[in-house]
Amino acid sequence: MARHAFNKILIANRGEIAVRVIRACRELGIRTVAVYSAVDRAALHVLRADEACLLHPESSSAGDTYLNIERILEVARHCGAQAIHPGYGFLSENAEFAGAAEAAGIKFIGPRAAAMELMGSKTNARRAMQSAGVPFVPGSTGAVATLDEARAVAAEIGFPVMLKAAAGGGGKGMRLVRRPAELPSAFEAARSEALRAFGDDEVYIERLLERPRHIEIQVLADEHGNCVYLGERECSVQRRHQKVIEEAPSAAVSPAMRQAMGETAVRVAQAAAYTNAGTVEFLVDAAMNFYFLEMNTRLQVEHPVTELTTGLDLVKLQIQIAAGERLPFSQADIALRGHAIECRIYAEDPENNFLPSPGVIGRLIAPAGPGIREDSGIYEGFRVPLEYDPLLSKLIAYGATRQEALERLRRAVDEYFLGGIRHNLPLFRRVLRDPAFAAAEIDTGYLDRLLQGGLSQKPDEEAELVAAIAAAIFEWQHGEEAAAGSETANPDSPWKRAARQEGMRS
Ligand code: MV4
Repeated sequence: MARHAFNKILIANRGEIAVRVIRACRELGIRTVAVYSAVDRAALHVLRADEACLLHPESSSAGDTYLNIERILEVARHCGAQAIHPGYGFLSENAEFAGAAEAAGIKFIGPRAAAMELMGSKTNARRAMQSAGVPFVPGSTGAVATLDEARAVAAEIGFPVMLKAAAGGGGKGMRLVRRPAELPSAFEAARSEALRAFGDDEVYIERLLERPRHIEIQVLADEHGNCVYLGERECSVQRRHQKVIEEAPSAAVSPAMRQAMGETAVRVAQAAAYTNAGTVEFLVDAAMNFYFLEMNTRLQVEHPVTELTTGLDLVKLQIQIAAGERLPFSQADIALRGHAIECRIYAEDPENNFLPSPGVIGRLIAPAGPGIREDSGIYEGFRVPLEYDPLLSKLIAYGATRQEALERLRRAVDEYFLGGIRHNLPLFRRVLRDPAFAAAEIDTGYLDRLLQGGLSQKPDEEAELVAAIAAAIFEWQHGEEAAAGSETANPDSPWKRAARQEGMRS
């Protein structure tokens, strides 16, 4: 029996992930409380929840709303929510929030604050993992406080090196240093950038891995000491440290490597006394050596590819774990089956340097059919606000093999019609037909290389053919008058003649 089954959960998030959590709650018979900002008044998560509470009367800034710890806890208390699901982003990895929720007697659906704090400091995490015998990228164990120390570490591991912010993660505050002469200025730049971005100037050094793959392992740990791994996700297709396509399993990972990475990830979780869902990130070099990079202490955007290949519902499991239940399976019970690939659909214009493109969603025809899942936060007529992350929805294809998943995803991307705003569907039409992607020849530099010549460098032959035929029909139909823009200027168009011959009204 659960130690404290929940009957009401507050979701401290918005968009598709808030909708995803509401779905899990519905299936578990748990009431949901949405929170929202003024611009999200009519957002899908607000419409789907049982109750909804405005976070701020006029401001829609993230700070005043989805990042407002005091206000969210006030709403939770007021509504009688026994637990809070933070989703991803916003407060999901904020140890202060997790601690404040616990102190208020509200269960935070995620790890304990101490585990989040440990993983929040990349240097502390590296030290803990070193003690636990987990392989990590060679470099400084802790912080490098002085230039002399940086020089000594770099000399030992060899150039090129990476300077990274201890409080960073996800690529923020990184500096690549190719030669010893570049070290002094890079060291100062990294420290001041870290201070500005995170209020903490601590930096550390790693050897540079060339063209690494980013592969991560999903783990689940209950509050009774049980921990399992759920296979890997290949997340190398990124742009500016933002993932664009993720898949499970990775075409590069053998069963033996999966087991080794999985067991390592479980050791990472256990070394941190980790509970609930978490992800251990690894960099993998060309020789298929894997190195611990960091641990994400939240549910991730790309969790659906793991759900599809394991048959598990990660959000339900998160809630059950937070309620004190034991994991309902052991490692031996977990079987991976098939292949899943996810595209992140963003309101940004790939033809215009990926500029965010907020605005009202016009005609929306979402794909469906065999093997297709769409986790969406939008609907026709919804205004995508410019205040937050521009993720609109996630399109996920499942198939028995990578080939089938890829074919289904291509088909679904072509079915998808999204009017009114700019979006990155054209990017997927390109990537999913790229021979290198089809052959899974991907690393963290793959997308930048593909985009170097611009998206439209390789024209879509089918689209060009359709356009040419449409233009020819138009010309045939309207002749010279078409240029004058007058439909009635040609009372005897071939279409009208044809229609009259068929006995139709013209
Ligand atoms: C690295 C690296 C190469 N060598 N560290 C970027 C995100 C952050 N989590 C770590 N990152 C990297 N760290 C060493 N020692 C290359 C990257 C990297 C990267 C990593 C994962 C996914 C995409 C990436 C894109 C560029 C660089």
